[in-house]
Amino acid sequence: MMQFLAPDGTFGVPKEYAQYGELVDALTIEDLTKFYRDMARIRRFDIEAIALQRQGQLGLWVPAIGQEGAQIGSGYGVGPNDHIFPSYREHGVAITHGVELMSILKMMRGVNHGGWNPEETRFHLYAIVLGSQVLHAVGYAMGVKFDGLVGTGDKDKDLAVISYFGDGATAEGDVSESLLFAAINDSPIVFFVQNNQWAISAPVEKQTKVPLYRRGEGFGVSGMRVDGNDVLACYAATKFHMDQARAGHGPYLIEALTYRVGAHTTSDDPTKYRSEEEVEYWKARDPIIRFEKFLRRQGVADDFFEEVKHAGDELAAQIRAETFALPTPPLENIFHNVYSDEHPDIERQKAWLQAYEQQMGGHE
Ligand SMILES: Cc1ncc(C[n+]2csc(CCOP(=O)(O)OP(=O)(O)O)c2C)c(N)n1
Ligand SMILES: [Mg+2]
Repeated sequence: MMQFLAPDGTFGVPKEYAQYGELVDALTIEDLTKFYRDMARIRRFDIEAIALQRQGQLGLWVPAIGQEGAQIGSGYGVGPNDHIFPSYREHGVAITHGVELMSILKMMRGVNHGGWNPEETRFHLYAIVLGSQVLHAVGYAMGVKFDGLVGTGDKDKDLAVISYFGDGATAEGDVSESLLFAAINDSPIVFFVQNNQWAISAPVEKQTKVPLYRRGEGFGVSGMRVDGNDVLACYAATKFHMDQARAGHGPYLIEALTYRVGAHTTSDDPTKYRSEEEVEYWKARDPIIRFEKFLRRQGVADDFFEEVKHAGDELAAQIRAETFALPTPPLENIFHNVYSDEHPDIERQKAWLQAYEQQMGGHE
C-alpha cells in the first residue's frame, strides 16, 4: 500500500514510489493548505447535512465522514479537461470541481435530480444504481478515444475519465464488464475504488477473496492500493495515473483503503452490524487530523486552523439558512420521469397517494 503520511503526520516517500513522491514535492504550501481547507469544509458540511436530515429538511443524507482524504486528494489529481463519473457519496470530489454544495442538498431534498451542469463542472450526476456510472464512464472514455482526444500531446485537447465506486459495487457485473471493455479498448480511464470496508451491512470480505486493487488483473487492468486516509498519496496516485491515461496508457485501477466512519445513510444504524472498537481504530487514523499534524510540522500555525474552523461555522450557518428557505417539492414529482410516456400503473399510484394525502390532511 502506498502511504506517504503516517497517522502521526510524519512524511516519507518509500523508494519504490519515488515517481509518485515527485508529484507531492511539486505541491506548494498554498496547494497543501487548500487540501486541508477543503477536507475540513466538506467534513463540516457533512455534519450539518446530517443534522438537517434529522430535522426533516432533507429526505436522506449520505455521509462521507472519514473519506475526505481519498476524495479531496483524488479530486485534485484530476485534470481540468477530465470527466468524473461519481457514485453518490462523492461530495468531497464534487467541491474540487466547483459543484455548489447547495445543489447536493437540493437533490437530497427532492427539489431536483442534481442541479449542477456536468458539461461545466465535468462532474457528472450522482448515480444510485451501483456500478451504472462505471459503464457510463467507460463508454465516455471509449468515445474520447474514438474522437482522438488521447495521447496527442496537446494539453488543451487530451482528456481522461475517472469513475468512483465502492467496495460493494465491485461485485456488480457492470463493474466487471466495464473493466473488460476498458482493457480491450485501451480506454483512458482510472477506476477509483473507495474501499470503505462496508457495503451497508456487508463487510468487504463478502465482496472479494483477493485484494480489490487486483480485481482488474484478469481483465488486463493493473492496479495499486493506496492509503485512502492519506490525502497526499491519494493525490499522487490519481494524478500519476490520470496523466498516464491522458497520454494513452490507460486504463488503471486505484483502490483507496479507507473507512466509512458514519452510517451508510441517515436510514442506517451501523451499531447493528459493527463494533465500536473497529470504528475507534479508524477514527485514530482520521485523514484530517493526520494532515493537520503534517501541516503543523511544515510550520502552519494556529491562526490558519482557527480561520478554517471559523469558515466552517459560517458555511454551516449559511447552508442551514438556505436549506430552510428551500421549497417543499410537490409530492407528484416522484412520479415524473419514471417513464417518458404516461403509464397506467404510475397514474394509479399517483391517484392513490393523492387520495391518501388528502385523507391525512395534506403534504407540507
Ligand atoms: C444495483 C444496486 N443494487 C443494490 C443497491 C442498494 N445499495 C445501495 S448502496 C449499497 C451498498 C454499496 O456499497 P459500496 O459499493 O461499498 O459503496 P458505499 O456505500 O460503501 O460507498 C447497496 C447494496 C443499489 N443502489 N443498486
Ligand atoms: Mg463501501
